[in-house]
Amino acid sequence: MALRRKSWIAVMVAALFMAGLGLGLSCSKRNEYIDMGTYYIAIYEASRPDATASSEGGDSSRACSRSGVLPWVNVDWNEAKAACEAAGARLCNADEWGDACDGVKGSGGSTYPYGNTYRGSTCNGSDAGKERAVPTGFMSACVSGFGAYDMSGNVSEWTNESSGSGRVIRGGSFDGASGSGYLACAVEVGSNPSNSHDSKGFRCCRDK
Ligand SMILES: [Ca+2]
Ligand SMILES: [Ca+2]
Repeated sequence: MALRRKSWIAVMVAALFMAGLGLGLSCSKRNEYIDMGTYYIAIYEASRPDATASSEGGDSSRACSRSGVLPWVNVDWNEAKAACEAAGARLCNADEWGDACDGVKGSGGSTYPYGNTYRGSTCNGSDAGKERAVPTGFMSACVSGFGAYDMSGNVSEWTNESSGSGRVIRGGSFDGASGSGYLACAVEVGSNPSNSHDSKGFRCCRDK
């Protein structure tokens, strides 16, 4: 009986440990960010702490940068900003986001994260035909020279940049117009900060 109780306790401890991992202990690790020299940028589009590959989750406590989970969408600019700040981070400015996508710090870089020639099936734009957000990093070739995933397509991403009375979103999304238009690293689209949509998410940066 004593042995049986011990093994039961061991199972419970293991289960609690696994639950802890699943609930976002990995959410605060530095290695989910890329060291860009003067700042960090998230490797992945932001996700909720309780997101899985099949559910966006519902925990709004902070933004995570994790692979293999659905990104956080239907989020307006203020909510995105708050979610990054709750994770000790912030939204990215234009140059930070652009360089992480184009693979070259400062001026210059590739047109798309994977190169200069548009490939409709590499990232999750409308030409990939998925018509929905896929888990972060699922499009494994959709990675920039710095190692950031889904900078082009999947969900578009709020940044900290102003655009008139709005804020800039970058990267295009799965439901954008067919072709390369919005999927290039340099393209900026202004949006009302109160807008939210199931194809619009965000990505966090962090000071060094
Ligand atoms: Ca650049
Ligand atoms: Ca994206």
